[in-house]
Amino acid sequence: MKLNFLGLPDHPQAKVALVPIPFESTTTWLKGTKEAPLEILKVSPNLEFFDEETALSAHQVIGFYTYPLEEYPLDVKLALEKIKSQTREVLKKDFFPIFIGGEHTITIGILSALKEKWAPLKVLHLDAHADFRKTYLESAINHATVMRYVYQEGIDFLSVGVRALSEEEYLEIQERGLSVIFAYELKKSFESFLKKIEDFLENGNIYLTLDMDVLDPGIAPGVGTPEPGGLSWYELMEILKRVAKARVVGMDLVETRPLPGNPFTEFLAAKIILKFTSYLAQAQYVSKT
Ligand SMILES: [Mn+2]
Repeated sequence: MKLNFLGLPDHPQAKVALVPIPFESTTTWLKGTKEAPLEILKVSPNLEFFDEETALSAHQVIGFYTYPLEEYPLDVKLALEKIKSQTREVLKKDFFPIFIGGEHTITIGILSALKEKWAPLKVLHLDAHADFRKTYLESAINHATVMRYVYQEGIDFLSVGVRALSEEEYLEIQERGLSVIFAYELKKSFESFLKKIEDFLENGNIYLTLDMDVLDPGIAPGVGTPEPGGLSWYELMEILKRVAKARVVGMDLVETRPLPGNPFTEFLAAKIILKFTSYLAQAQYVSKT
């Protein structure tokens, strides 16, 4: 099934590809992230395509191509293999890929292909959770172990907005000196932590993984694990603006969970994609004079 971002036909010279990955098999509490890619694409035509902040329309400046929705095996390893080969195909076409999940586990499949093309890779991780468990409910590969994979692969990362983790995760982060900016810290001194994020983005190939639960559930209630005290819209925008200026090679937006009768979080997710690509268009494709 094919449904296009913003409801527009694929741009013949598209530089950005939207890749829906409706995979869900290991989420533990509230299910439904599988429905998110379809619902996000469905609400996207309701966005205002013009962006007043950058004074441009991303669909005209960089253009979008949307991949069709596919089915995934329930077996995590098989699903990740499929995501890896899909990612390879997207990269061959030189698109800037934006993957729309699905549960956070998809990032493992994406990164396994991305690191072949863009080594050394660095991951900026926006999430309410550390996702640094060794195993979760007896499985070593699932949505709570994504950053463990990143760490084990030797990929440099910075986690931002964390406000729910186990004591084991906390102690290991301290012991190993891992880069985690907790939400309570960020809220105390946003400007100084923004500088830290800027420093992280300064060199290397950057991949952004954005778990929707990093946002405050007041504005993003449709997630699997809503945690209070999250980022505001404008805090997220300040971060995205800086990512767009870095050598960014792709992003994903995961863990949206459509709520019956309330498409607000899907709309927010679509708007994040459009804002980010507007920033990207301005920073990388509009001549800098
Ligand atoms: Mn999360």
